[in-house]
Amino acid sequence: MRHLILFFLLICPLHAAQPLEIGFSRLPSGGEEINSAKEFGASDASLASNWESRAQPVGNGRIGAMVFGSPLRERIQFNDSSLWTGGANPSGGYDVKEFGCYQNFGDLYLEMETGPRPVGSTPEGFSRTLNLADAVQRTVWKQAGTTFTREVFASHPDQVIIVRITADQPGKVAGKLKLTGAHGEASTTLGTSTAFSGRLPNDLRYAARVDVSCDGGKVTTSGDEVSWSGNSATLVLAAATDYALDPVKKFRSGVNPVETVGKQVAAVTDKNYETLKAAHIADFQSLMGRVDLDLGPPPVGKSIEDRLNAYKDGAADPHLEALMFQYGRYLLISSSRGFLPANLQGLWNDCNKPAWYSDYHTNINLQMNYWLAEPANLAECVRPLIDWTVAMIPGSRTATLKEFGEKTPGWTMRTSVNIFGGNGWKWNLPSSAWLAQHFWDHYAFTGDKIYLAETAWPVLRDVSEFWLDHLVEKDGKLIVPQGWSPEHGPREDGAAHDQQIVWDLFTNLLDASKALGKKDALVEKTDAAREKLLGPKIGSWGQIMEWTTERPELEKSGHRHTSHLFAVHPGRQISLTGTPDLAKAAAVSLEARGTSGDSRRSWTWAWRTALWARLGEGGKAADMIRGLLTFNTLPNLFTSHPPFQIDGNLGITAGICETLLQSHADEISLLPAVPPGWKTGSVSGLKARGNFGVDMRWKDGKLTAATIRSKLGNPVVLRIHGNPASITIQEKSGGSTLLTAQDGVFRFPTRAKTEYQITAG
Ligand code: FUC
Repeated sequence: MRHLILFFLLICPLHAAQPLEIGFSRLPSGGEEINSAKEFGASDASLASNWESRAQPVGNGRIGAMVFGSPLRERIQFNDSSLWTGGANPSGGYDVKEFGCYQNFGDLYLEMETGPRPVGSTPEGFSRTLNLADAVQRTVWKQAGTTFTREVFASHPDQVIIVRITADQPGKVAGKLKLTGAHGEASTTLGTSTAFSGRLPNDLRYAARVDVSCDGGKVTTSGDEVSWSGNSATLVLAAATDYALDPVKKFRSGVNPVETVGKQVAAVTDKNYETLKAAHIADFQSLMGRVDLDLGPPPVGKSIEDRLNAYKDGAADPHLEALMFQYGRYLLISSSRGFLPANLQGLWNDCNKPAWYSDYHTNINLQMNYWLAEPANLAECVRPLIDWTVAMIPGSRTATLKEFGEKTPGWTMRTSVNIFGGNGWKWNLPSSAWLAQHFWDHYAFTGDKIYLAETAWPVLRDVSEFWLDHLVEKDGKLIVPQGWSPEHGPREDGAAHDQQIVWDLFTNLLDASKALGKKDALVEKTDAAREKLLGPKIGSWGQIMEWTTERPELEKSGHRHTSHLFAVHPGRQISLTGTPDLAKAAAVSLEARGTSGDSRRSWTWAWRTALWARLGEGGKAADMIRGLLTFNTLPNLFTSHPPFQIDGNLGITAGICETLLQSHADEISLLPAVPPGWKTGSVSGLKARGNFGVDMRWKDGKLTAATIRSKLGNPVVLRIHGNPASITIQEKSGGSTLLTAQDGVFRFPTRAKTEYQITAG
């Protein structure tokens, strides 16, 4: 019988993919008007409010667009993640002029000439859909007997945004476009293209250009408009700046962006649409297709807006939660590839003074953006964070020396950082140690020793040097002086948040030294210092103390930050298995924060999902997922602080990963905190530290089968929720072994590049 089951598991994939579409069947409220170009009469207010809540994002990791999806008058607002004002910001202030601000780039407005317009009503057969599986946004509608389709995608291989309009009858595709810059630039038309360029006050140059081609017809220009009429039209939008992520070059590439966009457009003119689209889809799916989460099918025939409203009223919709999980992966792939990291809004921004300048916030938001990358199998997407951090070091070190004295070793950062090494707002002392965690984790998940030695090791050492110098001894303990529990309470000695992050940094440095077989005076000093660090303390009402002094009125105030629980997640100083008493106290603290008022923010729910999952509370983790979708999610599934902030989107994917799989406590834990509503499900392609790939299938919350792919041949310590007494391990093209255990923990060696099928019970 056992062999029969194993045979079945081997031939059947662990999952059946569910649709991954965010679809609308009605026009965004306001109808046609909201999508019109300003010169076609739309009001600014309706354009802005619909941008964050109704439009749909596409992106290639450098450039991106928000597609409104109105059939006849379309607005495609676009960005390049390097279009920033500001600079080195020596004052450390936080103002638009010196620190700078992420900028809108411009808009592409389209007007279709497709016969009589349905005034104010939804056209027949209308749908606008963002497909997360192939990263194509599609608007479809029917008019006077003809069905029109418009597709938009942002190609990573070709570095341009493509718009394609087709009809199911010949000669029906006619329309015109206008390209407008967000800084008042006028576009110039030439041949079949229109373009603008400019220079920001900090001398950053930029350029955008659209080229139009039309099958079976012609393209003409008149004034600043380009028109087409024929069987189908293809629009190629290119946008670039002369920014370089390189302090040595003073953050300028030296290449004129007018030439850059000219080359980008020229490189695709000989390729037909199907070729461009196939290259885009193959590239995108090579990342997106790695993970599948199946929690059941979507309700039949309901638009996303209807589903979200029903969910907010209490309806169960596990497919919507799985969609949210995959949306985080979609958004990270689309905003963090080969260039700058995802900022507060990923890379989507429609104004020149966005909230918090859409910068890089180092006291939760930036780090949260990357929590999903390793466990959700997108390790490549972390590189922009690593590269940005390294490029910010010289500027941050200058700021550090100015603040802490010329003899200070290492570096740290203020709370806000731009793309030119400029630091702004208040000092956030443990910021560099927190970022260093991502340097370590990239190794912990991938096992890439060359990366560890060349990239992570110098950063871990530099930041540890800062902390060895900065800690002070008080009553025989090492403490962080004048620290902070962001952004809560006073600045004072020994705040739990700082202590925990420094412990994490030192532990990561020590683990790296073991992995590399390197031991020297710094490693020994770090080892000794870690022993002396003031550790987490349990307070009078059973909580983790946020400060060395109890302040129940603040600890129970519902404040959004859960900084004193860093040690539970994303840290590893407190765990259910290693420090059960502290874990219990962490649950008391977390419960005390509540879920109302300031606790309702884009990112608060995501952090708390991960925290409850690490504390083994699947039901509470489920409440956090529900809270995010109920209180801080917009109709297009963007999360809102308010306003739109991407940390909730990216963070919830990480939180969901923690409910399914954990690997922070020197073991791989399967299904540690599955939400009770996800009775039956499967997931494939998750990653665990030690470079293991993990697939699982469960029923009634209990594991029925799993696959572990060992990339490096590390040994496995496996904990399975529900404590099964035995498991069978079948090595692919090898023998099978029956393991028994008292406590649900199973240990077995693995061979590199080998797959193991596990059946429980
Ligand atoms: C931190 C948080 C805020 C907000 C801002 C961008 O300062 O405390 O809630 O997310 O970053």
